[in-house]
Amino acid sequence: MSESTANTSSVERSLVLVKPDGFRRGLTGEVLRRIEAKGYTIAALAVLTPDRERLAKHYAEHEGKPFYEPLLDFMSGGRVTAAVIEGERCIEGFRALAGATDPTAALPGTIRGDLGRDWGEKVQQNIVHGSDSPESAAREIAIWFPDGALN
Ligand code: IDP
Ligand code: MG
Repeated sequence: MSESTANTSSVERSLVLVKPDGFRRGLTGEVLRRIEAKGYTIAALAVLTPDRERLAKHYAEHEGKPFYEPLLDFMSGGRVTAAVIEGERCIEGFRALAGATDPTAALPGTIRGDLGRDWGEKVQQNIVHGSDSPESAAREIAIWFPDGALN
């Protein structure tokens, strides 16, 4: 087994969001079902309508991009489910479950590929967010679960 695919047995946590499109369409349970079916544990769960301040922190890396303002409008426009998931390599694993950012290109079998589509908007509505690295996960978990309610 190559180094890059070796299981280092480190339990990770990742921040997952069911975005407002997924919440509105009643897909929260389906997303959580896929996470649990994969074998990851749900360590924290919250339903909320995020304000722009929280979203600006969460999406700081995208500030200035053409889809940034539409992204904040979209994400602040309804309720989301925020979850912390847990398991060995769950950051990479959930990104694989989610599929490509563009829901049209996302492969069938993935959350975005099975459940998402292009609606002709300035921002891609693609059902879920998942942290992309251990550093992002730690930063994002602190943004969405700031009060240390996480065990
Ligand atoms: P990711 O969610 O797959 O990590 P990011 O590049 O971090 O993708 O972008 C954050 C979110 O911004 C995406 O999930 C999508 O909703 C939106 N987005 C990203 N790139 C584009 C784009 O080129 N056009 C429209 N929306 C985009
Ligand atoms: Mg991202």
